[in-house]
Amino acid sequence: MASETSSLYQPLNAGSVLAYAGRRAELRGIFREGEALEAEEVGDGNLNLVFKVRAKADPRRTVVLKQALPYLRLVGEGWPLPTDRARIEAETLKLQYQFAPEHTPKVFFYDPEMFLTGMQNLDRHIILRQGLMRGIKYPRLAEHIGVFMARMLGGTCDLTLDYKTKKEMVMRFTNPELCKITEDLVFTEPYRPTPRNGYHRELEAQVRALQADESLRVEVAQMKEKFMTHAQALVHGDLHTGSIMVNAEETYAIDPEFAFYGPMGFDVGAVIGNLLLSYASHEVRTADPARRAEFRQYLTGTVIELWEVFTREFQRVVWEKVDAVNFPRAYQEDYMRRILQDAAGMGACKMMRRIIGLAGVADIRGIEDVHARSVAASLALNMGQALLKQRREFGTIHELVEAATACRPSYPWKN
Ligand code: SR1
Ligand code: MG
Repeated sequence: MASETSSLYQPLNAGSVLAYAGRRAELRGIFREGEALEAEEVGDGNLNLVFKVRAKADPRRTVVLKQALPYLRLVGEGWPLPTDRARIEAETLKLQYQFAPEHTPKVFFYDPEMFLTGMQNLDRHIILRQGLMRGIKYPRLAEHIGVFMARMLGGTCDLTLDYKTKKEMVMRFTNPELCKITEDLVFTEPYRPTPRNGYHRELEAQVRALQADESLRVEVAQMKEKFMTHAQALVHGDLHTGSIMVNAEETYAIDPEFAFYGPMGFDVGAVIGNLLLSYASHEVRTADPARRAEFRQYLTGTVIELWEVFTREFQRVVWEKVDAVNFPRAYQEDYMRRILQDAAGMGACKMMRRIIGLAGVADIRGIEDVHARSVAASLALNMGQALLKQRREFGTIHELVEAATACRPSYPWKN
């Protein structure tokens, strides 16, 4: 796969980004011509350069400039990546802004030569994963993310778009190389021995047992097939808790560079799976049993509420607008049940990949004590397996939560 960059493309750094930002006419509403700016590179993700640029005279006047590198930052130049993902991200953000402006950073411009997007800096917010690791509760999270997903997914599917627009959208948002990363890292590599997997030695016995379970691999293959073939809606494609920024009042979804036409359950499952990873991590992150139970209550309550909000908003933006002759009530209920079951299965795969695969998450891999980390990781693996295997039984979100919370760690593993 070639990574096509233009002759004008050059990766910026904390110095060169200042002149670049100063030149952009689209930022004139924020920065005055010729004024002194300062910048830092803050990208902590796996793929891109991210700069925060501020006016020296008034740091409240600030933007984020996000630039795609032609290779995977996590691994280096040996893993080339198409820079077209920056266009997909910018176009997705613009669409998401139309559907849910209160939950989407505003895009000021997209530069197709530099594969760079200038957007609103969410300076008063933190990454949700970091907040959850510290045990902070976000009371509006479920409402906001439920609404965001329902509007975005409901607004880009066949139920609401005319037949031609939908097909044009599928072409515009075809994102093969980033989908391949997901196919490999979420649905393939964790379930077989491969050098790219990244779990620690203490988990070896449990991971080997999981990989030896052929019935599990059948379920994973079904999820992978659905991911690859079910062009249901424009999904964010990477909606984990590191792609959500929060404070007590506001919630924003960021980083939709993995966006493509895929199954709605992939996004819903990403949020649920990552909240459940946090649940597993607090097995050891919160030592006091009463505080642990209280925070877990918040996490499972958030899972339940976000699904309820999602279905309520989906009712408003989709089902109230469709023709009831062709889409009778029973069909609508079955459609929602299928999203729930897809969310359980795909969220489960996303949980297991974060334990076994190449790109882990700080909730679990950031636990310093290796035995404590193994306990949390073991629990997360068991939750993932339970959700994946039991998903067809789930008719309500409560059943999904019950199946997850019934799990216990099996570390230390006994053969
Ligand atoms: C190799 S890229 C690893 C992961 O980072 C992104 O956030 C996606 O989750 C991807 O799978
Ligand atoms: Mg990302």
